[in-house]
Amino acid sequence: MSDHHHHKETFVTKYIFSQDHKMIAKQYLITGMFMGVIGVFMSMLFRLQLAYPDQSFSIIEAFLGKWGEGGQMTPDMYMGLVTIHGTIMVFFVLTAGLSGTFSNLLIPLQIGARDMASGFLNMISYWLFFLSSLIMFLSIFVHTGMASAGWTIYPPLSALPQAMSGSGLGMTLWLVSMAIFIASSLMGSLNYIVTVLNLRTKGMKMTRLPLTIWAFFITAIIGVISFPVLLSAALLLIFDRSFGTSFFLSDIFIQGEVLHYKGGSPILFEHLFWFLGHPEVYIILLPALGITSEVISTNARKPIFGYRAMIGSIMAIAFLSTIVWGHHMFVTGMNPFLGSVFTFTTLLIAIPSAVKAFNYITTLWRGNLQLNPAMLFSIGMVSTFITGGLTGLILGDSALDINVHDTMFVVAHFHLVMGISALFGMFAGVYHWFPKMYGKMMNKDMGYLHFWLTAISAYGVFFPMHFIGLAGLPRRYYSNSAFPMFDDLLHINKVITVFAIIGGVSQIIFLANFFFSISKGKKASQNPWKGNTLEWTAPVEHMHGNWPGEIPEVHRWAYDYSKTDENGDLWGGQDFTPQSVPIRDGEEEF
Ligand code: HEM
Ligand SMILES: [Cu+2]
Repeated sequence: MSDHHHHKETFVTKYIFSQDHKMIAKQYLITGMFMGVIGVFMSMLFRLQLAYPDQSFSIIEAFLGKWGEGGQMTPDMYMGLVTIHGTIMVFFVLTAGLSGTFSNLLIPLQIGARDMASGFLNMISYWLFFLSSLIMFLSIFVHTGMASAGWTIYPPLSALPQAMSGSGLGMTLWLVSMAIFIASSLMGSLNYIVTVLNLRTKGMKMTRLPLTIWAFFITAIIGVISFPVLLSAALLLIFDRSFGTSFFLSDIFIQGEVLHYKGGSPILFEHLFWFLGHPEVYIILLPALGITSEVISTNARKPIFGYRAMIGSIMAIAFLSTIVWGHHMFVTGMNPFLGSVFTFTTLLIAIPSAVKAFNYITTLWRGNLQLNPAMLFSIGMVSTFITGGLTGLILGDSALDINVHDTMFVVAHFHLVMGISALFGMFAGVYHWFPKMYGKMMNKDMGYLHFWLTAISAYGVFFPMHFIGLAGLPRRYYSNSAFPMFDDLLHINKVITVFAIIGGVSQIIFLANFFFSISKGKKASQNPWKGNTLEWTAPVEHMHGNWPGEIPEVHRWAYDYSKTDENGDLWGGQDFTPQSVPIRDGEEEF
């Protein structure tokens, strides 16, 4: 247990080596935002290359130096940018930045605990995350180039240091950074699990937990199950690279020379990678879905529809996500029977996913919608979750996938369903809980502008991308100009790039709003959105231990919005009833 003496805090113990979950949440958020800026900026650079393959841009030379001489990036640099963009977005922004921020902020506050089960472990997990971010960031600048085997780092590009320039030191740093990242993530997850199981306040039964907490809790469990598999894959890869083993390489000749590798299998690596890689999609998505549940229910002023069905579908998604990894490997020559098994289990996920989408829409239906920025981003999240999810039905089917495997269709699919919808969930969370984090309000008008520009450009980028994918345009190609049959697609590629730049640049509005509001924002009231969950009963000014005096007790679930008594009047004359309000005479629990 962490200690709660009220000794004087120095700058270092308060802001740097903090053990307070609220401060650690902010540390995760700021680090994640920094990495996000890098990742988005990289995507703008490589999109320029795709749309204008033969043109020179001074910005390319300015940022890429010898890799962008004459304003044109090298193919190696292109691969490096795609690799680090993917890695940073998936792991550093949407895994650590999203889960790390909101699990830390909300778990203790919403379950009524004074802090995480172990404040010390929590601090270590942030600092390992920081260290891994630092290594990944610095790896961009190594002389031989950043890692460039794609975020999936398949061997042999990742296993043979001589394969390409980015296979050298850049790849080693990538592996070291990810190993540290995984250690951090495991510590964080164990802390979340123990905290949810053991530190709930009186009355907070598991069946009264807000859906955010259910989502964070289940996410932590899948993380603990699947991340260690990637850790072992990374370690074995380090062995192959540095200590002469051949786990992932079979007999290989390079330019007539026989390498010493014997008997390993690159496909083994794919199994290990995707055993994490697929659940990872849900490690990213579930927290965003949990946040969306809270924000939609609060701002529709209605109980979330099908609370128990939502818990059930979170669990079903979590379980199914661990047994479908093979759908990434349909073209590896797997036995068609095995392919059909993976097809079946993959398509099963459509059921709980559809349940969730249905429940969001039903919650919105006839609600008294408060369309603030958090709500808009949540609705946007549901929208991209559905549009992106539908193409998953095509990719999940082994027969159909073969046609579009490794094309831009795949890129379009996964950006909508996990990149953009998780990002929207994260934005919704920031707009919704900013008053809780910083005691200030963010500017609404800037929030609206940010939402509309981001949503329009997200669809502007990823909607047309489906069509160039269906037309056969491969992904991870530096230039398509060598293939005349793709010439017609160049125009679409330009449109996509223009939207990518608009979308990327409009994030400045968000950043400005965020940092400006921390110091200059309007002061927040204790419960600005009139929410029911416990965090809104804590004082605006942060304090160690979250509540002065006793921790509030819980008497009801989190979604008593617009509840009426037998006469049809609002209970207590207001359209919300916080979880800490006892059940009244004649009132029934949900
Ligand atoms: C500014 C918005 C973004 C744009 C314009 C963008 C664009 C792209 C494009 C065009 C590619 C494919 C390049 C290729 O295969 O040749 C790519 C790769 C990728 N992106 Fe994004 N992206 C954006 C945001 C995100 C987000 C939010 C995520 C988080 C999930 C993400 C994750 C990835 C991943 C995992 C890859 C695959 C990297 C690989 O193939 O190794 N991106 N991005
Ligand atoms: Cu998958």
